[in-house]
Amino acid sequence: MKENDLSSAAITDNLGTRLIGQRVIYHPSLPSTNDAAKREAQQGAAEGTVVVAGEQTAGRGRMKRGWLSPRGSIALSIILYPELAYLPSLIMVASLGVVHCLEKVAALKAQIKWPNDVLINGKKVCGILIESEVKGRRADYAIMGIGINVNIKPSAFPEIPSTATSLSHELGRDVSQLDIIRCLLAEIERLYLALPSGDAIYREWRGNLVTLGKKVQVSSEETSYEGIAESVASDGSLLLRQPDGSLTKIVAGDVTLRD
Ligand code: BT5
Repeated sequence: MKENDLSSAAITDNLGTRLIGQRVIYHPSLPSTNDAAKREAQQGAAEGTVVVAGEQTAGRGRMKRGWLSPRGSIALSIILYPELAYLPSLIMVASLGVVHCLEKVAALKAQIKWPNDVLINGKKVCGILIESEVKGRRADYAIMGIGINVNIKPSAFPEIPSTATSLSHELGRDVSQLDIIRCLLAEIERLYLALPSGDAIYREWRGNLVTLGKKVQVSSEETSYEGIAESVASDGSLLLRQPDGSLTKIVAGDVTLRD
């Protein structure tokens, strides 16, 4: 199926979920699905509402960076209203959902690079942006934004770094965006609804991290650290063993693998 065949009806048809994708809002082009989803959430959209775009003209990464998603890529955002305790797990749910679906739909083995990248053969194929607003004991809303390079040639876009890849580039053939989107909605629902039943998702996420045991440089907005990425805590933070033996807990940052 071609990208032109994407529509709300095609995505929701017999999807089999009970929360995520009960309503799908599809736009051929949007500035950013996260921004559109945020507006929907502020107007009281039901939990599990999904915004999908055929392309984004102002896609966003973390820390005011851009995310390029031309036609041929997937850009979607899921509206969730989780309890506060589950907010740090959303990045785990999203990245594991992507890893499972790339395996299921495209038979590609992907890995997770802390905190929010999905890689194939060491190159970034997917970026995740979770944005939330907190009021009281529940998140007022959380937007789970996922961008995947599907049928694009990364080298054709100067804005996409040479450290990126796409599914078609890895496989030498196109992959159905519709199949991946439908898989993601079902898989993310399964993982999200399983959060209250224990730490299995945290353990699986930890097991899929390419970062652990490696010598890394971590840069956050204020500072930069070097050391061995020893583990991750269940709140998603990275535990970095520094050369002086101390263990530093890092909540957010960019990781460069040194090995
Ligand atoms: C991310 O940020 O990786 C999060 C990207 C989230 C995108 C989704 S798409 C649906 C939803 N709506 C949005 O507006 N956003 C979300 P970060 O780790 O900060 O990485 C951003 C950096 O990745 C950029 O500075 C570029 O260097 C690089 N980049 C940009 N476009 C890329 C692409 N298509 N593939 C790989 N790398 C890219």
